[in-house]
Amino acid sequence: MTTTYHALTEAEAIAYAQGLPNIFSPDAVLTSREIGDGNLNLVFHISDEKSGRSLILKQALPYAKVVGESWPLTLDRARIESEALQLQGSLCPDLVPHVFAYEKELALTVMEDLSDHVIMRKGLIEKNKYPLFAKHIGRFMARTLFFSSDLGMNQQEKKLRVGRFINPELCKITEDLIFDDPYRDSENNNIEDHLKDAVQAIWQDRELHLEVAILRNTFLTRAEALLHGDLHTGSIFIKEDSTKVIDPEFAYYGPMGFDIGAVLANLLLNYAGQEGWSAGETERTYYREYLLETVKEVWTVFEREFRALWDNETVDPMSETPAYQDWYMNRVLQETFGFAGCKMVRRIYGLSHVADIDGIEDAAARERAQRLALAIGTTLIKRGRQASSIDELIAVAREASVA
Ligand code: SR1
Ligand code: MG
Repeated sequence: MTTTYHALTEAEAIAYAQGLPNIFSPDAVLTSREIGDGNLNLVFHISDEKSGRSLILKQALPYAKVVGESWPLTLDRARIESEALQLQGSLCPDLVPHVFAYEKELALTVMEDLSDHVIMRKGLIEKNKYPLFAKHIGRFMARTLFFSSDLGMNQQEKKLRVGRFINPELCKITEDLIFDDPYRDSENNNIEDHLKDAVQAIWQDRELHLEVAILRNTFLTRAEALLHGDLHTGSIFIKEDSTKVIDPEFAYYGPMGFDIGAVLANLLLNYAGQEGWSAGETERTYYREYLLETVKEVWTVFEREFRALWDNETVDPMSETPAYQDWYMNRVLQETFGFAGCKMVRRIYGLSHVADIDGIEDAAARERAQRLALAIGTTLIKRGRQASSIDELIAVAREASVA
């Protein structure tokens, strides 16, 4: 097979996998299924019927699959993804898939198969509970953000690493779809008719626009830590005793609150959608409580672990300055509120929605979920710069639910 870039067929994916050293035996009987359900890539699941062994081949396409060939997209994102996965794996080996190989010419990453896990978004829609999730994701974010920041790594090496993770095309997707299009009449938006009044109100809300502009500026300019960059519940494989963070192709050096806000926003989007998925009031109430407890625990674990790393492992002598740590953590919290809000708003009427909401068949229930998500999201954006405790975020969700 030629290794000049082209999108692989399933037969070529099988041939490629068969040629990998030390994975499948020569008499393996390989089959392939293309299972990519995301917005951007091909994902081949390759398995050997005889041995039961399997792996994943993920290939970047030179355009955004969700839109088509009219939206070209760099193949370098496959390098960024494989390097980010390997860095994350060195800090949290149990929380990311193992990378076996990366093939630059084909923009192809060979990695561990996680088919015994489910995509977390699906698991939440089915109202499953994951007792270790908050501990896992809190530790993942604390370690990956701390050790890639000026607090946790040599500051000159960090500058070189920032260079390796300049990711302009993927960042532009975020800058447009999260911090621009939802606040004006952009052709990228995808607005259901019944939401037009709510969207018009957002387009006219100057107080909200100021907060979004400030958050956008922070996203554009603050090279604080190596972010995953797209840490929603579709980027997490999960089962009761295991969590695996996947898909860091949007990785770049940005503000920590962007990753934390992504996790919290996607828990809250599921919270907003629960009415549409629930069989009964009691079951829905219990599940919503579980989601809010999880939101609080994610932040609490992140903060506790990050502060412990700061106290024990910092390489920045000025970080011991009294009150600096408290100032820093409060700024991360405030930005987490704002970014979480932006991430909720864009998933309701921007280009790319979420199944937690769009999958609700009953139009009236879907509309209530959408309006609730917009109420929570816009309030978080506006309250962010005054926030001082994660309890305020929980209160915003509760108050919006009874309004
Ligand atoms: C054109 S890509 C649309 C969205 O999918 C990804 O998961 C990112 O969230 C991006 O904004
Ligand atoms: Mg993705």
